[in-house]
Amino acid sequence: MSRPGKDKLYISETPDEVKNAKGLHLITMSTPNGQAVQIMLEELADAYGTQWTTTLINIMTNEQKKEWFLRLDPNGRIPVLIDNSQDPPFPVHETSAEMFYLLKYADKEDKFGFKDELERNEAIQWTFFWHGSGAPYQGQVNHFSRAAPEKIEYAINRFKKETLRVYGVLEIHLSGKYSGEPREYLAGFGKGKYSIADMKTWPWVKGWERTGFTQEEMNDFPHLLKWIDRIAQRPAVQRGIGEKYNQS
Ligand SMILES: N[C@@H](CCC(=O)N[C@@H](CS)C(=O)NCC(=O)O)C(=O)O
Repeated sequence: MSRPGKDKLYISETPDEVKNAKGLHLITMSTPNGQAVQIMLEELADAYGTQWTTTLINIMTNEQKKEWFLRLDPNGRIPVLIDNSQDPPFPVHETSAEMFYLLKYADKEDKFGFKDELERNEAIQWTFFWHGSGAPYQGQVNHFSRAAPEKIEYAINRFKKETLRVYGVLEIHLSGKYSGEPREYLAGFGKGKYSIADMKTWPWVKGWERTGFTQEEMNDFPHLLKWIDRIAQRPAVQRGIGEKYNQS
């Protein structure tokens, strides 16, 4: 079975830096979704010297809806990861899928994943949990509070409430409320190990204030707040959300 060739993936409008990239190439904008993959690449750089190149696009200009982009990701959303070292090149869309791709091909020692199958499954559970049950709801809070042309209290309250509920799930897990053992990270036995699951979740949760939650609301989640601070200390995380990814 064949895959679409280079001539199908890349057209004349495709930026040269995308089609001529030597290996891994990330098309991103520094939103929470973009930052998840940016952070993972920066972590891989620290751990293994992984190299990649980056194209920054501005989603406000709808670059992601143009044909060159849709050929790589029919969903027309950032981030997109392309691996030009595959023949033909291999495009990956959906943050978590991109991160699992990197885990498989760039994290040979499972530094950000797990060798044990059950721990590996925990990482999948918590990555899926944020991908499916966190990001879409916090994203809707951001949309209805900031971008929507009219303020619809019902929508704002509904998605705020659900996001807070999901923060509460993370708090139960991190606090060890039912297991009796507090954790430092989302996946892995015992206190857990910093992994793909944390990298996926953190860029969103760290933005609680920007999303419009108050300190008083967040006081219900002390372990989650400590987890935010713990991860924020990592140099790769700081680079992954840093200036390098800002549009000039
Ligand atoms: N489920 C997707 C969501 C990606 C997504 O929503 N990206 C936003 C930016 S954070 C985007 O590209 N929005 C522009 C648009 O929808 O046109 C993922 O995890 O990669």
